[in-house]
Amino acid sequence: MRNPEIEKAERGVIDSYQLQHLKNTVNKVLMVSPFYRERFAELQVDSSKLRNIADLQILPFTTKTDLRGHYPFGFMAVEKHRLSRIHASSGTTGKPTIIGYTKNDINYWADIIARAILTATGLDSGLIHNAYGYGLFTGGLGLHHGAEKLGMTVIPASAGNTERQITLIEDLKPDILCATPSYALNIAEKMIEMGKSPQQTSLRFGIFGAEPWSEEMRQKLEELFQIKACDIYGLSEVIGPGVAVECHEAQDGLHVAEDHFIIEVINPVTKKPLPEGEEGELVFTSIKKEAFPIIRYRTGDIASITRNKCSCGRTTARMSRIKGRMDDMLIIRGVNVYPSEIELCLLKLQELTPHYQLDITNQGPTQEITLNVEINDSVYQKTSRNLEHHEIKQISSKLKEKLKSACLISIEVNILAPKTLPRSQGKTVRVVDKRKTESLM
Ligand code: DLL
Repeated sequence: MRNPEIEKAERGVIDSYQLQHLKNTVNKVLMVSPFYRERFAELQVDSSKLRNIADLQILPFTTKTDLRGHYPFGFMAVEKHRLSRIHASSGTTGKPTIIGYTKNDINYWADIIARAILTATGLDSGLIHNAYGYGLFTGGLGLHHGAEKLGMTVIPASAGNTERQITLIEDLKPDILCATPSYALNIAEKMIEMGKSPQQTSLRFGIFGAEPWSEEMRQKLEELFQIKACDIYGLSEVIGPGVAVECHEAQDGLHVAEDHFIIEVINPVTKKPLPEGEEGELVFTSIKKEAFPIIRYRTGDIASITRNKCSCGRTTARMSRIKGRMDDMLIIRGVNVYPSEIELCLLKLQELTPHYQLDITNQGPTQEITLNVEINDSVYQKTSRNLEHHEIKQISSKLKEKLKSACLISIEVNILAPKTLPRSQGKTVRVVDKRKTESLM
């Protein structure tokens, strides 16, 4: 669970620990995986070529396409009967990626999550309300087993049925809320709508992740619930939640579980490693997994890393917040924009709700985006529910200015009545590509 020998070790100690486990993983995949055997043979590499951790770069990358090509069990490194659980990635198109876990994998994962909860809250007992979805998604069961292993009492609420979530929070008085940030926001909003105060619950901590969210959204959630909110990151292909988590002491970057995973940041175009502090695509290698070991998996997630010691005392690599996925990056008139940058601007305006959606449309040859946001209820009432009211127009202009100076492009703003946009129960959809539907018409 806690592993101070790695969490607080000198970099050299972490490097040699990772190198030893990396070599074991490479030897193992060479024995059991035709895919890696072929790739390694093409590049003429094997574990004897790994003399220090930087030599990781001689190994091939693994991509989502590679995993898709081996659906459903082609990537498993153990016989099917040794699998004790299956999860699947939350792909929106095509077949999902099937991930297998042995008993040992589940055990390690529970350790990783137990440590993540400790890191994010400092608590090793108490009640944890788990509103991540249970099922093929790794969020629900992932957090569940880790919390149990830590010795907590889990409320396996899963996602959805928000009124029941609220009753459970009120009656059972949990210490921690686990959910996607957008669902946590949805819960708070529902409480307010029901005439209840989210500030008066027993909650003290939030462990939020599974989708990009901004520093402004953290502040909003911390204020709404009067909690400390930490970011948890992970992906099914690598294990699920727990690959990295923020510490409650500093809330300054997510500590990577480096005794299980090696992190790299690469330039997604040249595929070359980037120096610390530079933003690029995250790449992970698992060094302990049995059923689904993965070498240099290209995540498509954009962030940077630092290996400077954190003020909490940990020395493990820390990731910045995820700026977004490469697939979510919008290219507007040649400028790259991530939805999280837009979120940051709109949350600065008190008159708006934190809910938003971006529509992509074609205006002639270029791609255009429209930001749909909601006015908050008090301004809506004050302006006699007239979205054409000059006060609302002023708010719209103010937002446009903020967007222009933050993103360097003009973004169309569409102000809507409160509660118009869909509310999320899991990962929220921020970008709606209307070009596809338009071209079908
Ligand atoms: O979302 C695992 C998870 C569950 C993480 C619960 C945290 C909490 P997948 O469904 O495979 O797994 O989706 C993985 O979600 O590649 C990121 O794009 C995104 N993601 C996950 N955590 C964060 C985060 C889970 N903290 C994909 N911030 C990843 C931003 C995140 N994006």
